[in-house]
Amino acid sequence: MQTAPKGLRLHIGLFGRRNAGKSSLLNALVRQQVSIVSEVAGTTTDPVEKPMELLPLGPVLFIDTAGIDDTGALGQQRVQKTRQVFDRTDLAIVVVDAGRWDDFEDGILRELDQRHIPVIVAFNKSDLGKPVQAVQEKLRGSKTPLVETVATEPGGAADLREALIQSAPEEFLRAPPLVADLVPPGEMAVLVVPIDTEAPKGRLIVPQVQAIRDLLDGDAFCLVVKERELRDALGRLTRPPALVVTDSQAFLKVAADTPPDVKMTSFSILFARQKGDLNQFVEGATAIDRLRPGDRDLIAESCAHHPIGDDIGRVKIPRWLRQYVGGELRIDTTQGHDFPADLGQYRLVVHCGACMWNRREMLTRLAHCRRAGVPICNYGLTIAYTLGIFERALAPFPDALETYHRMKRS
Ligand SMILES: Nc1nc2c(ncn2[C@@H]2O[C@H](COP(=O)(O)OP(=O)(O)OP(=O)(O)O)[C@@H](O)[C@H]2O)c(=O)[nH]1
Ligand SMILES: [Mg+2]
Repeated sequence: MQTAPKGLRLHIGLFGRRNAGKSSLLNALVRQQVSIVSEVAGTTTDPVEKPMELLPLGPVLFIDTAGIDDTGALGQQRVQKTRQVFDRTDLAIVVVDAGRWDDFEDGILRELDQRHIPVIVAFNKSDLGKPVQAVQEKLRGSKTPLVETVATEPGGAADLREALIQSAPEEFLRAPPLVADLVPPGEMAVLVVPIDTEAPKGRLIVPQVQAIRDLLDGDAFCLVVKERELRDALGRLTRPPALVVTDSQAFLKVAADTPPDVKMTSFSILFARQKGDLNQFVEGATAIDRLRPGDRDLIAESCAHHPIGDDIGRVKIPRWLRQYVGGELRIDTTQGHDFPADLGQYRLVVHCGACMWNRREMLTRLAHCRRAGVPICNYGLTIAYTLGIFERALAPFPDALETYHRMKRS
């Protein structure tokens, strides 16, 4: 379970003043020394991530952060990094130092509340000081769970552990389906996995593995082939598969080799649905028609991998977009958790499937784009759109197809 994909883990962020005992609490929760602790304020500088199994919740990812009362030039950068962690937090622990509570703590709670992130307040160092009655009452009034902890004592975080399990968001216990709902039990999906120079040695990648697992969980079965063998493989089946799922890069060949009455889509589109909002991405795709030569676009990738050869985000998608638009486009790329604050300069954002992220971070980005009035699309959908097989790739998702037809009519 330690290797459950990061994107499926409940992300639990620890926030608070410097020296409040955030790192000590993390260590107490996981019963290991994962984060450095010291009496010096500002010990934690970059967010520290620790995956673990928190039964009965399942796989979680703890994120320890730098104190956000940090000051000075370097301090400001740390504060910024910590605030980025808000974007991917499913559940927040606000760590309070020996009952000390003022506008600063109120401010954090307000910000988390605005983002609809559930919060637990941990009054740490409760061996040294207790929270004042008024604060306790205020928190009870807003139904914010609060616990007292002594991070430095064995068992001093037991109540917090309990509260975490109680407060885990409902959506986490029932994540949206990846693919199993599209393939009835006993039916087959064919997965098309190109083995090219970008394929890692000796293994499959997360979206492929997760799709296989999801199909097995749904009592379906699957056949995994490279794009070259697809036609032959389909020919050998005594009945057509319920679905063909391909890596978006092989879309054209797979569309050509799959009979028109067999539903077909891509891994990236499956992830667009599970991690984000397929309808918003579909709306975004129709903005490709309005792109003009010279427009500025952003390609956003959640992983920070090293691009090799004909990289999908840097070479292939820009090429397909330019061909479609019939001229040059100014394309910026961004990787990882950085996302430009000023989205207004872009005519379109094209995002990867975000298979390594949790849903909240993707939803946060979708919300940013919506606020800025910038259309956002996804890799697989963009490729399908520019190659002229959009409706075909959306056929498994009647809702999204309806959104597309509505956009086209308007
Ligand atoms: N008495 C007491 N001391 C604690 C408790 N929790 C943490 N400490 C001490 O408080 C100091 C700061 O702890 P850290 O865990 O490094 O605090 P932090 O919030 O991670 O601090 P930064 O990373 O600097 O923001 C250390 O000296 C800890 O040993 C507690 O419950 N009681
Ligand atoms: Mg720390």
